[in-house]
Amino acid sequence: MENRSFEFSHALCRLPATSVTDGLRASDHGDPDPIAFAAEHAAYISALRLAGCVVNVLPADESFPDSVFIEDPALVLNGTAIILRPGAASRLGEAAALRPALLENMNDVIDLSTDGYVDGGDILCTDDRVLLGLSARTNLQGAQDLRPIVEGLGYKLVVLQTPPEILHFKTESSLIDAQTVLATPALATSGAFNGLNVIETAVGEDAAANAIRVNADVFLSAGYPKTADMLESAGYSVRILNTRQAALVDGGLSCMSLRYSR
Ligand code: CIR
Repeated sequence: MENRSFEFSHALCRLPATSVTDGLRASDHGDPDPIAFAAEHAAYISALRLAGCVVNVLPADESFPDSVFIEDPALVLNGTAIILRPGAASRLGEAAALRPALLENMNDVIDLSTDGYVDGGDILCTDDRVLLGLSARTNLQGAQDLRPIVEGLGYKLVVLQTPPEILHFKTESSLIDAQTVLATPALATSGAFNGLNVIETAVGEDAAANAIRVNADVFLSAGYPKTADMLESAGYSVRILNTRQAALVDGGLSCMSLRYSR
């Protein structure tokens, strides 16, 4: 079977808005600097291109401070985009704002029709499963309404619980190989990854868990040398990227692109 969970021909990104200074955050460590954020984002896009993706970059959307985190309003499975319903009030409109770009770039577009909520950051996909963590942004109603769409696209939906205090399921986990997840010790031992291999982030390096696998490369945030060494020793090709600005508004590597093949 092809590795549809990490082999991608394309990625869709959105430039960070200068209004990202108003982005949501659980605790305040200062505002991101829009110029530094733009540089960080440009390096991220370059890395996606070096990893073999054609990257389409959408203009910044100033009306949505968090719109650079394009993973949250949509999920792409087999080239079909599902327009989700983000769970933060200030982000709800991002779904409709993204629709024209999805219609232009994806093979097909399906609306998640629900009164509930689902954030893309709560979704981790393997080749045949969609793991969905319930969280403050994703609720049971959203999960139930997502199920027939996911199953119709040939995946099994597994609904789990994102531990409290964690923004998104993928804040603390990522798929780094078809059958291997990188996760924080807390999430690794939660039972969420039954049937998968799990590599735990090094002690004190929980934030390294929001990595992404893109073709041959594992993108890892800068500042987590023990986890980087561990992955390199295990044979992974690790590409280190600075996510300091994104982290000020609780963002990381996975949320700044929608990765897909067409
Ligand atoms: C938010 O709170 O929605 C944004 N400030 C950060 C979103 C990060 N998204 C993600 O990890 N999937």
